[in-house]
Amino acid sequence: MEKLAFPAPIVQIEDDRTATSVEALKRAILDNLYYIVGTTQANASNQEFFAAVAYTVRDRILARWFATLACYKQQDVRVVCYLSAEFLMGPHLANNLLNLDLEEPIRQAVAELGRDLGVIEEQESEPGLGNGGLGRLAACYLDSMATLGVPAIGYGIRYEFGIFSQQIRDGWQVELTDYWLRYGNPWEIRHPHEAVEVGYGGRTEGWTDSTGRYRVRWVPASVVRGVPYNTPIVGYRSGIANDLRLWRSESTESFYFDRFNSGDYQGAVAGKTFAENISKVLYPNDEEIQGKELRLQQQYFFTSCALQDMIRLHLRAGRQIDTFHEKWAIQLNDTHPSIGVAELMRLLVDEHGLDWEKAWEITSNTFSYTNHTLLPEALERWPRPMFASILPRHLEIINEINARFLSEVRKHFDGDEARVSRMSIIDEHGEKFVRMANLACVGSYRVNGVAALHTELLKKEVLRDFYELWPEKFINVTNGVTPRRWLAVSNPEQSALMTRRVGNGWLNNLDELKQLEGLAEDAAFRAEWRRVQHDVKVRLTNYILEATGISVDPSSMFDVLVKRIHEYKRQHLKVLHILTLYFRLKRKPNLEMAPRTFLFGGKAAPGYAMAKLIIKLINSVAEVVNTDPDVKHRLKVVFLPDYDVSLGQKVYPAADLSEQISTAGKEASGTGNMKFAMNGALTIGTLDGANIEIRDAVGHENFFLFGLTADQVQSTLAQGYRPRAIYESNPFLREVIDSISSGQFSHRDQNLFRPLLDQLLNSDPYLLFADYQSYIDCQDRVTEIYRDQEQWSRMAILNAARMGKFSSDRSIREYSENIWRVAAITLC
Ligand code: T68
Repeated sequence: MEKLAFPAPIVQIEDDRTATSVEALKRAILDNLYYIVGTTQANASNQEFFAAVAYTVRDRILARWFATLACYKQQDVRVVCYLSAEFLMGPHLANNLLNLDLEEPIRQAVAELGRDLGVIEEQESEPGLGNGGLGRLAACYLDSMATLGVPAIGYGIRYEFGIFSQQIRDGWQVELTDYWLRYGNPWEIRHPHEAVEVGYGGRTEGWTDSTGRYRVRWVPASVVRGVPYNTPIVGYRSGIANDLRLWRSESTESFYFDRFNSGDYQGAVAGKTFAENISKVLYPNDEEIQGKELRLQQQYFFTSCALQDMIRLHLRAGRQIDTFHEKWAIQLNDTHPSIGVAELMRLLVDEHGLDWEKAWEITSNTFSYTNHTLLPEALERWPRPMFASILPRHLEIINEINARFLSEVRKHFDGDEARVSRMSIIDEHGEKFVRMANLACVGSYRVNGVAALHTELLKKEVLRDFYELWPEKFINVTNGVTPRRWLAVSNPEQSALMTRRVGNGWLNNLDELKQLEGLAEDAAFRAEWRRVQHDVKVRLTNYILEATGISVDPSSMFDVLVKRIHEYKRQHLKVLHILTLYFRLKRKPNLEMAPRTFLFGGKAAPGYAMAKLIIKLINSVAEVVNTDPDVKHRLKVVFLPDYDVSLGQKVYPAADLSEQISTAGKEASGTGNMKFAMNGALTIGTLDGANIEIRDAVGHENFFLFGLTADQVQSTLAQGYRPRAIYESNPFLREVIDSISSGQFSHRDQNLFRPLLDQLLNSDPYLLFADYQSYIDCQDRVTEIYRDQEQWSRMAILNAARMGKFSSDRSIREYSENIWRVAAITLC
């Protein structure tokens, strides 16, 4: 018999996996392709090749990661734990290459192996573990913390299914599940030996310990295992790698084995299913929280995992439990992890035997809470019976916290029982609720809003009672975004231009772009700026054609509105503008009008009918406007499907005009507004959220302002707002509204958009009609200025130059100094 000939291994392993020469990287990629991915260079798909490149990059992160951990340990630092139900990280590869300064050698190594880095990067499926701004903010903050050397761990859930992917069929949104783990995830490392157990349901019982003290213990009805998956987060050329620890729920075999042995197979399987379901899917709602059991189970799951992990690390470092608050600062990203206040009390009192007062001192010096919303319907509350059945011990603890808290309130505000009832953690009216924002305020030593106006409105309205009791707790930290991902990675062309003129110091000190201000008056620079902008727009134009089949003109103005679809964000106000222009052209087909391309993107919560109808309206208007010969391609309307981080990276750099048109007083901050302006788009916006601060920073003359102020919105509503009167008195608005209701955009169907139109005419809670004329007039100014390309470029350059404040590095410095009291370290 002939001897079987094995092909010799084609690669040699690299020495210590830290080398970064092109030759070493090529060997390493081939090595990973062969031994980890299990294929050969000749057979590898681009997807497999991506995995090999990612492993190669990860290998080069690990030494930094361990060095960072050792350094934190040696310096005995206070560590920030950022607890968030969402981390919207976006693809890691390009960002890691930038931060590790590996872009060029990897590009070359990949090229010499016969592939294109751009194509390889496109293979990465992004972990869509978030809905929108809140989840993306967490990701920007991780980037800044690693860049600045703030010791930090991000704690969250490793959802098996992230935010759904969106398809548009017949103009409607259709949701598809997002199985982002299909090809595996090369960035994460599972650490099963650090798994913890999390209980649910059951009952509590009293017992007496050996010192004669009465204690309580929780006897849960079921227990699930939380297994951490770590993803290293590298800082921009800081040598630091922090940890993102996402927890996966699994069943504890031993627990269900009992049932299995006793013949209760169904019960055993049900238990396993229960456990595995907890980290299965991200809730796709970006504002409104309906009291869903699974959602509370998820929140408790990752919060408990995180706290147990911190306590383990604390004790392992040889410390006493009573110094916990000195070494850990926990930031609650909205109320989603606020059950942590009760859980830390339970761990300290029930499990570690501390007395209540000591445990409360620790707890209330550990947590801080960031609020992200002013919409009253978005404040989380859980029906008390449901809460009791899932977390019976926590309800007892919350009752005790509440009793002590309310007696403090009564001391301050003697006799003011209305106030006591508003502030109570338990809403005692009718069906009883646990109010999570109240728990978060009581349990935290700092409470912050995310933009100046937002914080003021929290103090004046949503959290007024808490502000009056504890003014010193309240602080503003205006949001920021990372210029690494949102400028350097997304817009390499503009970044290169800026670096040529002012050096690359802006990458970790965005204020350095101030030096571009002078260049706004330099005609040659402006011409170069426009050339770059045009190239970037061509890139997006090609993408649009591929994704939608619509061809747009890259020399038209790109007027962009991308964000979650929500009535308060007023995508439909943009539609009213488009139709106003459309009817001008219908009346005078030869009217001179600079061509505009209107780009929309964003997902609607699957259960939010009005938001879905707005998507349908946009697509219906697009269908008519884009094909009407009278328009002569001067207006193009495009809905970009499946807006996510990757698509954002393509869209922000190509925008000329950034639409930030929420009803004043509704958008807590916004962060897309910052990404646009950093990339040199001009903003048309209301005095809402961070728009106000952006306008102050870039100069009022470089910002297109329209609409009512937050105060005017309130007084308009208070005075009995009548939108129908505005409709009746404004012929242009009437024409637009009538055209929609006539069925002109719905194949004569007069009912399709009825819910939307009725709402606008009868109540218009987001005041589209009140702001309509001001918006149209402002858009006419935009058009006017756009005709003067020199002037537009001047303004765009000044916008990009003056956005230093909106780097997330600035936000993280403020959190570090004013909230966390942590010092940034440099590597030992
Ligand atoms: C956003 N909130 C704010 N929430 O709307 C935005 N909510 O103004 C702000 O800039 C941003 O947070 C960052 O501060 C959200 O994105 C959610 O996504 C969300 C998800 C689940 C439940 C509630």
